[in-house]
Amino acid sequence: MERFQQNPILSPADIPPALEGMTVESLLNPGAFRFDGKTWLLMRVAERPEQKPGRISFPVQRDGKVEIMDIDVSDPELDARDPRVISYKGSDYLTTMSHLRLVCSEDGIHFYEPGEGYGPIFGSGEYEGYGIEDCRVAVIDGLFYLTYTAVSRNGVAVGMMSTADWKSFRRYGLVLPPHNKDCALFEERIGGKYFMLHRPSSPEIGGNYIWLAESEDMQHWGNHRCILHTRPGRWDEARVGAGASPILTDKGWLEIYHGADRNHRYALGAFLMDKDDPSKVLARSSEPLMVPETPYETGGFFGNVVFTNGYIKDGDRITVYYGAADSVICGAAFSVNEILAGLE
Ligand code: MAN
Repeated sequence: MERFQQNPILSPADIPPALEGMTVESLLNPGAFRFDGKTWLLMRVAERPEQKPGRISFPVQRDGKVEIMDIDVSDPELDARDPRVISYKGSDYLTTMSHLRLVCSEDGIHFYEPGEGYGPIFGSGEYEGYGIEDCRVAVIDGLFYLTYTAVSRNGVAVGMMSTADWKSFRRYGLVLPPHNKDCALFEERIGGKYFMLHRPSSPEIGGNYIWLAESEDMQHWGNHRCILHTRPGRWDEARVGAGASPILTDKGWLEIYHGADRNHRYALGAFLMDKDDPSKVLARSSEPLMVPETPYETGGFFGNVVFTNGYIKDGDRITVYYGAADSVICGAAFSVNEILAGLE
């Protein structure tokens, strides 16, 4: 694996806020795709109001309008120990609100905003009131499908949209109810059916494992099967979740996933699924492919995180785009054959 020398390739200062009065707190976890002869990223942009001393303020979307919650830090009903989540008067909120933003590039390294007509894409309706995040982009039957995390007071769920031109979108609403995220679609049908990886969370019995589901129409998903567990005492002991669409190789479907340990360190690994029956996991990385190491990965809004949900494949080489420390966007090059050779 080789990190781009130019890392980080995108930082909050590169992107103007989409909403008036907000600042861009972080850029995270982009989906990646080719379109119009260029490489595109669909970034998650997390915004919040300028923070005043002694106060905590954050945006919430209600009935299509953005409202600002503003709380005194000494309020005994406030718990703000996690930089990402706030608990106030028995309800949970996010400290930032995310939307999705497009950037494009000729060389895959230097990205710029494409201009008029392309986004930003905001959450809408009662299941996206705290924003939309971590969007995967899959190309299926010539259309782009977006699967993303939809966050609201009702929980964290998986929403879906499709588009042909990145200017107009069909919104399907939630394809999976809470608590679920990390949904990656297979780009080809298997036995005539569509498949997805997804990650329900179970805090008490069970855990944060990767599941497989199938569908006839891309909207109704069933035959759910749990295919990848966390591994006690290892780098992926606490949570695992799919990255972007599985890569079809001659050995099977290769998936790059993230694993977190009990200290919330996020690293990347891979596993291989049977070509004709992806519920069979044939091999898996015992050691991570990539761990947070550089200063931009270990320090930031939420340090010690490398998280991917987008890549561009060019023969054996894949460029993995990833979010570092929930702050900035980076890239690294991998060889598919080397990943395959390292699986056990
Ligand atoms: C976790 C983190 C946050 C994210 C929420 C909701 O707390 O990944 O960054 O905003 O989940 O998805």
